[in-house]
Amino acid sequence: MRGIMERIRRDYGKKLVSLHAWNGWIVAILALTGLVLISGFWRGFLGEGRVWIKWGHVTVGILSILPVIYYLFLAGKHWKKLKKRPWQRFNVLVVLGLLLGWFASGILLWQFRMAGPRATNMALVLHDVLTWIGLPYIIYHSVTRLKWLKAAERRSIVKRTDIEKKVEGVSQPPFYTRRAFIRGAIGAGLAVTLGPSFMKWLVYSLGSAGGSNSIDQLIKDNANSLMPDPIPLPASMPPAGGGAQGHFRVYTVAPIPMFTNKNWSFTINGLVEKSMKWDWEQFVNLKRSVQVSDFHCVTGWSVYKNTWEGIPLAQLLQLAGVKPGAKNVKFYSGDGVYTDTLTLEQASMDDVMVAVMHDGKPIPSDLGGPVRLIVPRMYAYKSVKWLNRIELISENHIGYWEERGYSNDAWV
Ligand SMILES: Nc1nc2c(c(=O)[nH]1)N[C@H]1C(S)=C(S)[C@@H](COP(=O)(O)O)O[C@H]1N2
Ligand SMILES: [Mo]
Repeated sequence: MRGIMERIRRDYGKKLVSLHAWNGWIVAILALTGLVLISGFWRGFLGEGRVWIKWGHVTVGILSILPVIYYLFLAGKHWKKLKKRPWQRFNVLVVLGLLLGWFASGILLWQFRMAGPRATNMALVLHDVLTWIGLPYIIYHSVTRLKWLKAAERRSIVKRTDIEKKVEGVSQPPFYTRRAFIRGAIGAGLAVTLGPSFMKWLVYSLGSAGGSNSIDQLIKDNANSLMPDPIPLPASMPPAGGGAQGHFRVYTVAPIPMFTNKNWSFTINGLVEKSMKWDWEQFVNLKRSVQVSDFHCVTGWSVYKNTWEGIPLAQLLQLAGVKPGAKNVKFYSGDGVYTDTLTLEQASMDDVMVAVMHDGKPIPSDLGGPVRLIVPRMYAYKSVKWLNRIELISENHIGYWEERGYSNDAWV
């Protein structure tokens, strides 16, 4: 009888230990893939790989609920056992909270279409905050845990009874040094990957909490030097939308291009009656209009009430005259890498805009200036930055991210 009880207890301990190990690996994988996904550096570097990593992250994230559920079966017993260890109880609650929070917000981010932008925005904030609080905590936990694992081992060697020794086998392999090494390596890896992103996030959130708008900074850092500045229409200055709400995350898959009057031009060609090419001075003289619209990225963030000023795409197409054989409109970025496409029908929506100004100011280079496309009713991967060429084509074209796994259907 005693033997059976002992065995159950021992198995229960073993279960907890292996559960802990599984959980550790899952969190490590999610942390590394997650950090790669939010880091701008990897964005251009990985291309299609990024979409695979996203799928890996989502899949492992969904599976991460399994050890939690399994733990809940053991939780009653574990909880009682931790009666005199409030710190460990606290730790259990923190880890469960983190895992459930990450899981719930992750599901929303994954199902962004069903969730809609507002819920997805909140999920992203929660996912981020949990990450920047949770990861340092978990790293700290695994480092300190090492010490008391060793201490516990020493204790159990002292306390172990003869029977237990017989059942368990006497010799314990000295694997803690290897484990320590692996843990240390993971910890160091995370710290190196984490540090810069964490600081960036901190500065960014402190900045926005302090009321200073990060767009102001982007405008200050504008690397373009095109003269003259476009003169905003009255609806743009002050911005009809009252000023954008939210923050753009600066995304690029290639080095951010810089433009001057000398190296910038805008072209429409392909299946058009009249190919056109403008230099900057001509381009700022084209008739512009103003729209207020929301901007949604599939990764979960949005910027609301942007006041964009620019030339409606339909107006440009009319100037060039679309030939009957044309079916699609292909957009080229001045970064030389990024392209995307709309059908002629989509391109004729009245709010598709070749934008020159945002909230009454020239679009800074980081946000795709001097000229970017805006397709408010679709996810922002359609909104090609540094737009400098439009081509009318008869065949299909697959855009940069669509080629790498994003949906052709970009409707918000
Ligand atoms: N040339 C270019 N255009 C681009 C991208 C890019 O990487 N390169 N990213 C797209 C995506 S996925 C989004 S969400 C928006 C981001 O715009 P922002 O960097 O101004 O926030 O630009 C879109 N247009
Ligand atoms: Mo995006």
